[in-house]
Amino acid sequence: MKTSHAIVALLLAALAHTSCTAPEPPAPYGPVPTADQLAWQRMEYYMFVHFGPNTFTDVEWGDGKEDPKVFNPTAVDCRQWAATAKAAGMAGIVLTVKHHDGFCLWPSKLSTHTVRESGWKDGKGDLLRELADACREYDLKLGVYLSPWDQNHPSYGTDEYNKVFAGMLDEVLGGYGSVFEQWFDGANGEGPDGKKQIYDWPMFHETVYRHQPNAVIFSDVGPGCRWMGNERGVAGETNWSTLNIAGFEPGLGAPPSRVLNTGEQGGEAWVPAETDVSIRPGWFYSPSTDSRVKSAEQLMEIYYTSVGRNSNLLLNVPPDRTGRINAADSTALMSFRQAREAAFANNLAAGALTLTNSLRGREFSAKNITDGDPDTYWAAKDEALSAELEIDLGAEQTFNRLLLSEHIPLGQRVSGVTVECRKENGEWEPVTEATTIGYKRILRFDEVTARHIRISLTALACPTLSNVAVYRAPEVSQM
Ligand code: FUL
Repeated sequence: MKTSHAIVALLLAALAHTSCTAPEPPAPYGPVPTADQLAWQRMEYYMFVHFGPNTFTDVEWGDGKEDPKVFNPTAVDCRQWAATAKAAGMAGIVLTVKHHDGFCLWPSKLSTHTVRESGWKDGKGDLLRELADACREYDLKLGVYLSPWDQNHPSYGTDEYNKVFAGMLDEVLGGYGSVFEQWFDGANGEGPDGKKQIYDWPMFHETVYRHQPNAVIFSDVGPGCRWMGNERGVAGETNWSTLNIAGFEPGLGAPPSRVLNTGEQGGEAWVPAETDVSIRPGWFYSPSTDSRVKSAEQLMEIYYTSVGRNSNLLLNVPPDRTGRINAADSTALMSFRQAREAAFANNLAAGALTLTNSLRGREFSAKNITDGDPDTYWAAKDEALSAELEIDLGAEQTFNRLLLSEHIPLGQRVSGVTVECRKENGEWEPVTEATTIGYKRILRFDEVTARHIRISLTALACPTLSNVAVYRAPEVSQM
């Protein structure tokens, strides 16, 4: 073979080699979400429902000595709850099937303090059944809250109670279809006669997974998702989905709430945050709070400090004494939905041109961040612990929100973000900065007008981004 032919052949071989060997995706960094945690995270926003004797006695914590007959809603309508949740844009409903007073919203065989002993439907009702049916009809996921702390059950404070509680889990999780989330409340005071209970968490978890292998278990320390540390709706500005959980327990044995608020960089387990907050001042309905339902503006603020900070939002909407969601609450929910839709109606970066200083390869190119597909992503080269991306909006645009998402199946990696815009003279001007991103981060800043945006990242391992979106959100008060 002539030398020139040999060179051409070599070049062709090299070309064939480079175009055939697709670059590998980055190795996962630290703990990563399970498929169930990922599906849960993508639900983002769902309803909490506190309902029970407290609805009728106007207290937040009943002591379990209430006459079960006080529970007597006149017109329970779980289909109305489901229709409201659906219209509000929620993905599911989590019901308090047993709160700290021990009253069971299903006719448990293991208690004498249930809907069966109540005045509702002459003791023949099953609220969990009605809600499970309504959720199925409205294509919503069902979750259940069962308080381990029980001030009514006579066996509370003995080993026997752990078996009773596991038996209650059997009834609830084995008899009503699929459950996406099991909510374990960490609150633990004294049961009857000042008794304390040592909970058998391994048995409770085993029972949940036996019936519902895909459920995400909520508690202060997961294992599926964690309490975010306050009930005001404010997740940490820095919010890692990773946490050290070994040696901790829900309730008194939990890490401090400031740790739960931010998660822990380098934490050993993937335990993402869930923000639980009530649309009213209390968790249960009270006529005294009818005029104190949170406004769309307040709910938007909570949305930004929960979903906008890498947390799911579990918004409590307590039915009133008729057993329906009150008009004050549903009106606020619909205005909140409108405000969200107005804020995120028009992604100015959809399909925008992108540039990066860290090209891993075609499959991981920067255009994946503006293609609207949550499963495609840009990834930097392995050695890059910092990288830049530029977005060209095609023309000058005015905006005040930037939404960022990491490709979390490979772990949470970004620890710092700086956002700049290019001025007319070509210089870059700072707009805002942040620490963590995670599944979703929404940055808010005063309106800026620009065509080019630069995002600089620092990370614990080569960063990934699956989505960048840019919006001009109107002031909610002016809508
Ligand atoms: C707390 C409980 O004590 C409240 O009553 C409410 O259920 C809230 C969601 O969790 O720990």
